[in-house]
Amino acid sequence: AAAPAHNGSDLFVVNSPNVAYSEDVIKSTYTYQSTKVTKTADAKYVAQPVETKYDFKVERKVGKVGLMLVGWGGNNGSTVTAGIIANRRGLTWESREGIKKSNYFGSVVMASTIKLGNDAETGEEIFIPLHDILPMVHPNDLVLGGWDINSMNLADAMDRAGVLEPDLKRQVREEMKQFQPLPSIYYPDFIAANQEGRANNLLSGSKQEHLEKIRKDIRDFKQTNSLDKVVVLWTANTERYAELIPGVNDTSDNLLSAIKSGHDEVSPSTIFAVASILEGVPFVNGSPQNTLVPGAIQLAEQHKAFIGGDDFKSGQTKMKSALVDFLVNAGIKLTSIASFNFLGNNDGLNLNAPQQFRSKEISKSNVVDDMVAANTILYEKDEHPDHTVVIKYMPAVGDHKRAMDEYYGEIFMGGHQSISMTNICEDSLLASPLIIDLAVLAELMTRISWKAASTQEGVSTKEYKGFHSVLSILSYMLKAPCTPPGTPVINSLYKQRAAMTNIFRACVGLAPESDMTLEHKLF
Ligand code: NAI
Ligand code: DG6
Repeated sequence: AAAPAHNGSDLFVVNSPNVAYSEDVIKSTYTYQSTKVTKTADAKYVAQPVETKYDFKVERKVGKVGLMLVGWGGNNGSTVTAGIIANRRGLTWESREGIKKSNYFGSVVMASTIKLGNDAETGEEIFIPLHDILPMVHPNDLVLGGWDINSMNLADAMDRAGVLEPDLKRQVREEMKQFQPLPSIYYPDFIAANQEGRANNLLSGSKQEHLEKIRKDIRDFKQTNSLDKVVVLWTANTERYAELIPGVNDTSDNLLSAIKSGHDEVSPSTIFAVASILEGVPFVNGSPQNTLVPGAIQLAEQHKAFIGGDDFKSGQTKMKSALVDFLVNAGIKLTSIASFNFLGNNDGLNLNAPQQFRSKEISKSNVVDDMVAANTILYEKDEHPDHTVVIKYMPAVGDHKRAMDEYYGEIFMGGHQSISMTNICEDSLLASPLIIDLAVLAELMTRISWKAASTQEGVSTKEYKGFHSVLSILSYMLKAPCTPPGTPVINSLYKQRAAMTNIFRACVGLAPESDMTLEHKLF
């Protein structure tokens, strides 16, 4: 059984007239400073500072949180489950390199820090775990469950995945064996034909019946485990894109009717998203397909439910969104990126099929657009570096994915720079901490609300309300961040992290971390 839920850390308090703590909530008043730019007739700019005062409110009680994984018996699902059990029990195990200890490395929430400020006496920088900036669920406390089209229990699934060390698997085996994925939705047309052999744990009936059954599963899970909250996360196979058809998946009403009539273009992942939205539980899509069709986004907005996606950003793409940020902001004209991947796990097998590969190719390819578009000195309007993504199934390497990239660019006076890198690691050991981060942060966002106290234009909102249904704050963990309709996609890793940490700082009335360190420069 999971350890009892707690209310997050009390490592620090903010001493400010703008922040008030009560037993249940933290309230802050925060002045958001932005810059409005207008263009003059002679094509110059006028930049005008704008201030908006927001009130933020964070509920301090985290409660007991459940995480339901779709694709629970897969490499990611079994690895994250075993990892959480191991951490919860503080396990150590023998490896070729000696004794290893459980940890949450790779989780930005659990294993990274943020600067709180400078020591009042010494001026030294003080860092705290990101997890402690606001009350968040501890991953050790998550109650795990989920679905899979394959009936294997989680202990055997963990063996099949071939990711974890034998001595660790031995210690979690009994607990893992108790976990049995719930039957799931299988529409063969959406995943590769080579997955058919796994499909032995299936729901029968119509699409409408599937929707109702998944909703009931969520409710039952919540009730059986006495949970306050549930988060649902898709870590099942990559599906093909669903065709976007007016009248089918363009609006919430049409999508619900399409499910009722059993329309072919409603994917299993969209059914899970709709079920979660209708149950009011956050849903995150960790795979690249267009699960969050316009109708699903509209439905989430109408129900004030939270959704996030798409596609975990683990190794190659995370590197890309950091490196391209560096190159373009250093004034180096990146002209091509060639990305090769070889992997031998079931994800690789599924991606061997053209339509599923295409979903992944799209999410891996669009990750530099905003950084390139921002530099009008290096790039003409609509000019892009060449960008090729290749993924090949190589059974022998199993989960130890090989990602090889060449970045080629133009430097000073017609010179060239080539940067080549190889990233080799267990793919699921990079993805599992992202699952944890997405779940922890999605839950946190259900407890944050805001109102506009005043703006320069005098606009204000009286009642607290939640953030927009589409949680773009999760972008750091996702390759193709889904954003509220009509808002820009930010791919730069640095900006994604800063947005997340600075929003959390605002919730406790702290200024954004500007890195100006004037206190060390002006004396
Ligand atoms: P996997 O193939 O080992 O696991 C997927 C699981 O989903 C399988 O157990 C399969 O039986 C199950 N499944 C398929 N359709 C289902 C459905 N409709 N309902 C319930 N279960 C279903 O794959 P892995 O390595 O765990 O990856 C999962 C997903 O995460 C893939 O889409 C992959 O592309 C994506 N991803 C993985 C990353 C990584 O680093 N491992 C990073 C980015 C994305
Ligand atoms: C091959 O690239 C398989 C994919 O599922 C990736 O392993 C996964 O999407 C992670 O990709 P990245 O680019 O975030 O390392």
